Order: sequence, then C-alpha cells, then structure tokens
Amino acid sequence: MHCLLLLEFRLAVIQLQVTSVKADNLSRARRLVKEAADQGSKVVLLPEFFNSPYGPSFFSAYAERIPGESTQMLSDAAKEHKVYLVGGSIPEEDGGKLYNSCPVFGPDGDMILKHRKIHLFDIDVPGKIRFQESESLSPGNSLSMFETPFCKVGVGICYDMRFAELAQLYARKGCQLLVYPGAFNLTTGPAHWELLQRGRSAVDNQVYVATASPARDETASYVAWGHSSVVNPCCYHYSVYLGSPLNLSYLSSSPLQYLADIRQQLPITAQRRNDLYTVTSVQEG
Ligand SMILES: *[C@@H]1O[C@H](CO)[C@@H](O)[C@H](O)[C@H]1NC(C)=O
Ligand SMILES: *[C@@H]1O[C@H](CO)[C@@H](O)[C@H](O)[C@H]1NC(C)=O
Ligand SMILES: CC(=O)N[C@H]1CO[C@H](CO)[C@@H](O)[C@@H]1O
Repeated sequence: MHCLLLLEFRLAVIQLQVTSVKADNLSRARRLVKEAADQGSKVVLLPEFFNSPYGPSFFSAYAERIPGESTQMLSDAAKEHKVYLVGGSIPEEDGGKLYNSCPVFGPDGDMILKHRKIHLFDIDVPGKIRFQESESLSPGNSLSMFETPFCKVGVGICYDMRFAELAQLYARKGCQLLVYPGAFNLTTGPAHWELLQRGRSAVDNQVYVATASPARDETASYVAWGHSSVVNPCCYHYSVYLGSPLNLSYLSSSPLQYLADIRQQLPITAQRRNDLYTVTSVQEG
C-alpha cells in the first residue's frame, strides 16, 4: 500500500490561461508540460478545466469522451516526456452525463486513473445566489489514488478540497501528496484557497498539497483566483503565481525525508485515538 521508495523528485504545477479556443490551449498545455519535463519535473499538474472556460454553459460544448482529443494529447505528452501527468480536469461526457474529470497518465502514456469530482458545488441562498453544479454535472463515486516511484498521490478536484475526511482517508491510505486542480473565485479564493491547503496539508494530515488553478483573467466570464501553490507538511506555502498567464512552480529538495521528520516532531499520525474515533471509506470504487 505505502510507497516505499522515498526518492527526491520535482513536481511542476502549471497555471495557464484558458480561453475559448480549445486547440490552442491544448497545444499550450502540451508545450508547458514539455518545459516542465525539460527542467527535470517527474510529476506535472495541470489546472481544473484547462481545456474549457468554466461554467455550465460551456461544459457540454467542450465535453469529450475519454479517450478523446484532450486525453490523447495528455497521454502523448506524458509518454514523450516520461512524466506522471495529472491532467487537471476536463468536462467529460459519458452515457449522456457530464462529469468534471481528472485523468492521470503514467510515463508510458497509459491512463492510470480518472477522478470524477466527487462533491458538486450546489448553493442556494434565497434572494442572493443560486448556483447548482449538479444541474449540469454528475458526481464521481470513488476515491482516486495512484502510486509513483516517488510517492503515493491522492486526487481531488476543487470543492473536494473542502472535505477534510477525503484528505484524511488519502493520508491514512499512505498518500504523501494530495493534488487538487481547482478554480476558486475572487471571494472564496482570498478567503479559503490557501487556508484549506494548509489545513489539509500541515494541520490535519502532514502531507504535501499542490493546487493548480487557471490563471486569473479579468475578462473571462468566470474569474479564477489563480495562486496555484504547493504547501509542505509544516505549513510553508509556496505561491508562485499572482495571476501571471503562464508559469511553472517547482518543489524539489528531499520532500519525503522532510515529511518523515515533521511526522516525528509532531506525531499526530501515530497518536490518533483510533480506538475512540475513525474515518473510514464506505466505498472505494
Ligand atoms: C464566489 O463564489 C461564492 C460562493 O458561491 C459566491 O458567494 C460569491 O459571490 C462568488 N464571488 C464572485 C466574485 O463571483
Ligand atoms: C514565475 O513567475 C515568477 C513571478 O513573476 C517569476 O519570478 C518566475 O521567474 C516565473 N517562473 C517561470 C518558470 O517562468
Ligand atoms: C495559455 C494559452 O496559450 N492560451 C491560448 C488559448 O487559446 C487562445 C485563443 O487562440 C490564445 O489567445 C491563448 O493564448
């Protein structure tokens, strides 16, 4: 279950501007994956809806089956550059339903898993705001973890990050890195984006957390907060992007040794009272 090969590795987080021309954005994403790999990255993370503008009106127009055009690009890029590629997310069509799906590819180009966003964002504050993702999307029904030679990774998408239980389960099942492609807005972004990452990472679970957001584009119909980041298990926060249209951030050094040190210094993992309380998964899919 646990990943035993504790090697150093480089993670790249790609924050890119997403516009309405899918093909251009796909080729840009591909170039950035190459750039990340050329700089030594072994695991590369793309943003939520990196091939499509965000919003219910776009999902069906941009949706693809998997495999399809976007996942073919991701597969080719992963294989060509020998990286684990976490394909942010794309709108997926399957059996007449739409999903917000994150496909993950290995260095051989094979798809390792597909995480469909589990928690859909539905709010209804009478007289103020009504936003129902579930009117256009269907939820996934499984946890999503994968092994790399470097560490074990748990995958969530955007709103999934707000659910502490999911991150706890991933950590308990041996994940040392959690990745969340996400697109918070200009209200929830400053309020919670970094706070949630630090909570899921250093406070609750002592794992690394990486997020990738589309770049901030003030002219878009949905303006994403940006601020793709990596948080280490001691709460250091690396936010590299302040709305710049494309950029890469890197995490190197000896991340897993550091993780072990932190867990020794603050042994919340070992000192949990599993005899009094526990978080369990009902269904792993
Ligand atoms: C961001 O989303 C929250 C929650 O849905 C909403 O209350 C807020 O008005 C949104 N902010 C912007 C700037 O769209
Ligand atoms: C990313 O953006 C930061 C801040 O603008 C800049 O200092 C850095 O050089 C950029 N990195 C890359 C790889 O472009
Ligand atoms: C990041 C990036 O290259 N985005 C491109 C997506 O496609 C539009 C439309 O052609 C371009 O203007 C963007 O530069």
